Amino acid sequence: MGLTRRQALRVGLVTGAGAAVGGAALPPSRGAQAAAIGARTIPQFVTPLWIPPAMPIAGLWPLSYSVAARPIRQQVLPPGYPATPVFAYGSSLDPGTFHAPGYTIESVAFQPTEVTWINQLVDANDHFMPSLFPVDPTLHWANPAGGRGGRDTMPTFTTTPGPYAGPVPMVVHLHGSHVRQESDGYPEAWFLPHAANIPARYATSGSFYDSYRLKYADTYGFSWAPGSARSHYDNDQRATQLWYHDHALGLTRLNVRAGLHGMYIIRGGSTDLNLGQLPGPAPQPGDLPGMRYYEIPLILSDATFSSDGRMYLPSANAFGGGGPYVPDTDIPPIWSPVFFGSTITVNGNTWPYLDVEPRRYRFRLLNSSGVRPFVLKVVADPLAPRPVSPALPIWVIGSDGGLLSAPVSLGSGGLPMQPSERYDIIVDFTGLPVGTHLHLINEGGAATVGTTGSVMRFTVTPLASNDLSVPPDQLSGLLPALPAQPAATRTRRVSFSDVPSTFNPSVTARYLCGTVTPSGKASPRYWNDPVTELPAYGSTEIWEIYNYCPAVHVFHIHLVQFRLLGRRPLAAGASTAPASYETGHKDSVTAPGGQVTRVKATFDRRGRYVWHCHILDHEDNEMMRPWECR
Ligand SMILES: [Cu+2]
Repeated sequence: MGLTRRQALRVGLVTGAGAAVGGAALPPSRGAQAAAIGARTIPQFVTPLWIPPAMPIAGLWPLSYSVAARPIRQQVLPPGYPATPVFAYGSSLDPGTFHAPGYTIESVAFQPTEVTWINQLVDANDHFMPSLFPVDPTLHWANPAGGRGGRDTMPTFTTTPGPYAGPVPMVVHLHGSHVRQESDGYPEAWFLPHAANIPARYATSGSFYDSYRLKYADTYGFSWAPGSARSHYDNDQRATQLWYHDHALGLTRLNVRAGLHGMYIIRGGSTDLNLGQLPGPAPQPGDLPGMRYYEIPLILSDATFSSDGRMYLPSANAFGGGGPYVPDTDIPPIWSPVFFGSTITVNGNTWPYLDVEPRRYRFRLLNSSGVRPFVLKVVADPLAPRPVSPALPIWVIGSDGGLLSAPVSLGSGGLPMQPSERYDIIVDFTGLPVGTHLHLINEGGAATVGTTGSVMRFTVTPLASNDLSVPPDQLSGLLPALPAQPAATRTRRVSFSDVPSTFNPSVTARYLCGTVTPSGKASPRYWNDPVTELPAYGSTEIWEIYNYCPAVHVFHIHLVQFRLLGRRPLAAGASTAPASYETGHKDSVTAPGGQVTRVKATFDRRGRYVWHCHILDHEDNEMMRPWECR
C-alpha cells in the first residue's frame, strides 16, 4: 500500500469514526451498493404533490429563521417502497419541519431576513453522519481531514484512496441574493457539525469561516456558534424566487442531491404585483391545515434509487475508463463528469400528482438537479412521440431575478430549464372538465419517454371558489418595467473549458473556468489561482462567456443579477438574441458549447464572490473561480 504515516492515521481515524456510527439510524452507504430499482417499475402519479409549507419564523425585527440540516428518512418513492435516507433542512425549533427539499423561506423586499444555518448532520448519539454518497477525496475540496493546514486543498495520495467517510462540511448559499460576502456562503466558509466525535486533527471549519465570523460580528454584533453560521439577507432586490442550497467546496453535488436545498421567496415592493392580481395564496407561516394554494413551488430534480430505498451515485468514476486513477494518473477515482438520475422527483417525490381546480395556477419552478436539463410542456399524453403539441400554453411571467415586463406564452418549443434556473409561470386550467388529466412532461435532451420524460400529472377537480386573478394575457400593463442598465465600461472575456486526462485523453479529468487570450484561445485557471476577475466597485461590465467545450455549461455568478445580451458562435457567425423568456433578470444562463454567451451586470458591492458552472458535478471539480470587487 505504501501509505505514509499521515495517511495511515487518516484512514485509521476515518475507519474508527465510521465504526462509531455503525449502530446509528442511518448507517453510511459504503461497501456493496444494492441494485438499482428499474425506473419503469415504479408506479407514477400515485403520490400527491408535497407543497412546501412556509418555514416557521424564529423571530421578528428582523425577520429571522433558524434552519438546521439533519439526516432523516423520507418516503420519496411511492408507498410500499422503503423510505429514503436524505439530508433535510428544517426549523431547528420544530423537528416536524425537516424535509428534502426544505420548507420555503418567506421574505419581504427591502426588509432584512436573518437565517442561522446549523450543521446537525449527526446521529442520536451526537456522532457525525458521513455523506449519503461516495465522497471523492482526490478533488480540490473542503478536505477537513487535512487539518487547518490542508483544508480546502487537493490532497496528495501515494495510492488510490477510497471514499472519505468523515463528517460532512456544509455552508449555505442563497442563490441569486444580493448580500455582503460574509453572508453569501463562500465555498471555503464551511463548517462541520459540532459533534462529539470529530477527530482532533480535523479542521472544523473552512479557510474563510473565521474571518467571515469576525466580519459578521463586527457588522451585526452577533458571533456564530460552533457548527453554525448566520446570514443577513438585505433583500434589497426585486421581488423574486431565490433558492438556498449547500455550496461546500467539492461536496455541493453530493449535499444538494442528498436534499439540502429549498426555495426562498421575496415578496412586495414596487417590483411585485398587488395581492390578488396573480394566482394565490402561497403557503405562509402559521397557515392552518386544509388551506388551498394556487401559488405552488415545483422543485424539479432527478435521482436513481437502490432497492433499499437509498439514492444512488456511482462509487467509481463512471467515465474513468476503468482507471488507473489518482495518483498513478490524473483521473479522479470516484467523481464522475455527470450523473443523470433515472427518475424525476418534484418537491421530493417521484412523479407526483396534483389535483387542480379549473382555474389559474402560479407555479414557481426550480431545476435543482445536478446536471439534467428540462424542457417543460403541459400535454394530454405523456407517452406521445416527441415533440408533443402542448395542450395548454405555459405563460412565463418571471425568471431568476424577478418578474418580466410582459408575459410570454410558450408554444411548441416548451420551457427549457438548466440546473439552478427558476421560472415563474402561470398555467390556466379554466374551463377544463372535471376528471381531465394533463401532464407536465420533459423533452430535455437526456429525457426518456415514460420515465425521465414524465414529470407530474394534473387532475382537474371541481372549482372551490371563483378565480379573481388577472388572466395572463392581460398582465402586460401590470407587470413592472425592467429598468435600463447603465452603459458598460468594460467587456471581460471568461471561458469554460475541459481538461482531458494526460493518461487517457478520452477521459475528462477536470473542468475549468478561466479567461481568454488576446488571440481568442482559452486561458484556463484553477480554483486557487490568483483572482483575475476584479470589476471596479459600481462599474457595469459585459461578460462574454466563451464555452470551448462541445457541450453546454451553465454560467452562474453570485451577488449580481444580469441581463442576457445574446449568443454567437465562437468562430465567426451571426448573434442570436435571447429567447423571449430570457429577457428579464437572470443569475444563471445556458452557455451552449462552441458559443459566446454575453451578459451585462452592475457590480455594486465590495467583496469576494464566485462564478461557476452550475452543473454540480463540474463546479465540484474546479469549474469555479473567485471574483472580487474592491
Ligand atoms: Cu459545466
